[in-house]
Amino acid sequence: MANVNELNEKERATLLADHPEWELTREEKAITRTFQFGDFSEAWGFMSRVALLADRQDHHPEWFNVYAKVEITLTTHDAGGLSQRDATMARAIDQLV
Ligand code: H2B
Repeated sequence: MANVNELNEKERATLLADHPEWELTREEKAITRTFQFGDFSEAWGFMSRVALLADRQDHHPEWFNVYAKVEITLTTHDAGGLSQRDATMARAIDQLV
């Protein structure tokens, strides 16, 4: 899926206002949120749900897991930065926790 537009500064500000748990990273090309769970099983259950969501939306996270911690970074390679797809994905992920 190509043809996605990179968000401009105003749109990025809106994204962050709508998703305050996420922070801009990678020189404003990505957003990142860290999730802390009770144990590995909970973290992995969450990751499984995110994985299914990601494949359905054809938009895949970059993530890092250590035991009960999951760090997710969203960016759109096809846009060379943040796009509306990241906003959609962030909203869907937020609804899982
Ligand atoms: N995931 C993310 N995070 N960014 C993309 O640009 C992207 C993706 N592109 N998943 C999709 C797949 C693209 O590579 C395929 C070909 O649809």
